[in-house]
Amino acid sequence: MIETVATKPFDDQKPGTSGLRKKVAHFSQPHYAENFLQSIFDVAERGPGATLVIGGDGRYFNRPVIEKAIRMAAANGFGRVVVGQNGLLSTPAASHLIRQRKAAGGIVLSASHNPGGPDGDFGIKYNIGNGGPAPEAITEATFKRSRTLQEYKISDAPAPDLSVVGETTIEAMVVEVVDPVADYAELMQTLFDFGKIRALIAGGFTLSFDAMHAVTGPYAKTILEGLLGAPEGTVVNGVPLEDFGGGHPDPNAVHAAELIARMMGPDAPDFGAASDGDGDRNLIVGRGIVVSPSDSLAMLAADIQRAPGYTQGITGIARSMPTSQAADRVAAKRGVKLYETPTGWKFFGNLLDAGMVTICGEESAGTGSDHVREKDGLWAVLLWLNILADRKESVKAVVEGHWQEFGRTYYQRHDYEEIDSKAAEGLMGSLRDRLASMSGQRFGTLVVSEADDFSYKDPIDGSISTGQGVRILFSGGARIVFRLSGTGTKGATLRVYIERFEPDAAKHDIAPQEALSELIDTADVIGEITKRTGRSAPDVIT
Ligand code: VG1
Ligand code: CO
Repeated sequence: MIETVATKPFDDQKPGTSGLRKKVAHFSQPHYAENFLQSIFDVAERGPGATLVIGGDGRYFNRPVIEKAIRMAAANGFGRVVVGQNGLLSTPAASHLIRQRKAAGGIVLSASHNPGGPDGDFGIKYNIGNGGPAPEAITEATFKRSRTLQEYKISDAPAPDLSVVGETTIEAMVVEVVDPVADYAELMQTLFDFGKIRALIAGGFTLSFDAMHAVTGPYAKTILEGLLGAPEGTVVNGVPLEDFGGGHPDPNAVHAAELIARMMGPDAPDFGAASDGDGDRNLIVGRGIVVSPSDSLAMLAADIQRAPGYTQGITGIARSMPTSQAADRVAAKRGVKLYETPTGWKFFGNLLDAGMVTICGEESAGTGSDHVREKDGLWAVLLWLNILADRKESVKAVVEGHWQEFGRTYYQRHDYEEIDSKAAEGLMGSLRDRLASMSGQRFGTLVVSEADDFSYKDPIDGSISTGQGVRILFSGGARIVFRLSGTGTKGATLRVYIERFEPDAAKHDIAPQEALSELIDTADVIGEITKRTGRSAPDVIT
């Protein structure tokens, strides 16, 4: 029976950079998750012909919410729900399933790289029929709906057993539980030369993949250890746990320190990689060298035609604004267009749908292509392996070769986490107030050539997004960007992005901290970071 449950609206269900993220305790308030789901369903395409894909990263609280989402989808008139076995689907696998099944959309339960467990974070994200994150018009409509919602619909029948692959029904809706890995693994085999990568590994090339006890464990085991023949143990932390083993599933130098230490040690394998909570991020590490994510985007774009799925080359590249301009130099050399978008994968969807870009990326360890509409961690790993197998070179040689050809873009992101929200707003407000007078100002040897608050007009639908980050550009091409995170759940996180270009190959082996030292000092002067936040150093440098 379908029940209509009376509820009261919440005023804080505004999706951020990637869905709605809150502490588990916040999400477990009575009706909180139901209200948000109903708001999505009220905005979404639905009806007896509509399919909805549901899955999550396996974190704490996934299961009760997935069960509710299934019962609510049945009550809201969907014809079919496709759900990963045990509720698991990586974000890119969910994107692929939505596209493959021509679903109306999908619900991804994840707070991505944020920690999990009863004291951790939880999140819900809605993806549309192209497989990508809902664009701003839809997230805004969802938020608007959530503020007036008075009731939600739910079936009183229990959700089916999600551990069993197969079909059942609830109300008039079919629930299809699928193997979360199979279709994704098949897609990867259409894009990459598995034979060549298998031969590379059989020839003694060694690798280590850290799944961080998050969703990529089963994917990496099937693909790397199964299909590609890497020895058992190649995938570490490969069992998804509800609290990610107490870790922070963010593949960066701080949270993937174990992998990086292994890659810098005397017995380092040839290739190391890690992914995040929901499997859409990637960290690439060679023996003795960490590949900066912005560099990785440029390197993959430069060599992607070596993979069978991309032999025709690229139509264009898109990167988020704070991502380094390394990819711009590849686009220029290849004679294709480079699109600069606001932070968050939702801004790439239209460009990908229109065929204007083939590859996209973000400095936050996100890379992906037109094969799905999300960033894709294992895809990036496989593309790297395909390139290495084809070039028969080490990661280090590929990176250094790229710098030689295109120049090196020194880059760092400094995160100040859980700072006081008022202080953070004050810092950004002050920067915005000073923008008009910034041009021409001198800081040491640096002269400001331009300063603005980034806004973006989508070239396809004309929608405009403003206030996307303060950019300070210096003559010579160096850049400092300030913006506040839209994925945190406590206080505010200030992100400061710093870069400069170095064309001279004789100056390509400086430590980034040193190469950027004047800009780092200048960021504090211009941003008044220490003064306004009380912090003398960032919490995380990536
Ligand atoms: C961060 C990253 C952004 C990424 C987003 C979602 O957003 O900077 O590049 O798209 O997380 O990634 P923010 O607003 O905190 O800077 V994930 O893997 O958390 O879905
Ligand atoms: Co993620």
